[in-house]
Amino acid sequence: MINEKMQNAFLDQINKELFSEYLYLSMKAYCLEKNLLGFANWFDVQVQEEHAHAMGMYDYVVERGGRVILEAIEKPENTWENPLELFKAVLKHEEFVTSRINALMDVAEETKDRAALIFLNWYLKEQVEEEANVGGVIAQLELIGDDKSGLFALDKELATRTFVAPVIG
Ligand code: OFO
Repeated sequence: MINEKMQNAFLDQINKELFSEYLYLSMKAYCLEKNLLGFANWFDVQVQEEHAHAMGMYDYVVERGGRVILEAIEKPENTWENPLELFKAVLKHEEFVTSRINALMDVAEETKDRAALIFLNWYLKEQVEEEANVGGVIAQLELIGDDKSGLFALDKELATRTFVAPVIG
């Protein structure tokens, strides 16, 4: 059975993952408004991934005999200066999530919950991938600068991203 401190840390993170889903939905709407349909697709995949992250923790708490209680989700931002600033905001958010996963692992260590620690390893590896992926898009946007044809090409590339349901844990 999961201990209360660990359970509450997971509940807090479920809220953060659902906020991530909400934030990326808001970013998708921004891209749709700007007619950047490939960028919107990239965020759509991100939305589905965040939902899977939240549900992975939700299912884990239940599996360990805990009780899921949901809190309100914060209102996300809805405007960014340009695609580069948008992706810088994504990176900043993912770095925040990484710090939260590390904090969860600290609680798992403190409470000697080794099962939770093993489970959380997947999330930590996922964060490394996410930050690298977002960093790659930022690097491309920096190269593109004000070149509209470069932005168009990147939009086409981001349109090819597809969601693959993750096997968590
Ligand atoms: Fe973006 O990884 Fe979950 O929050």
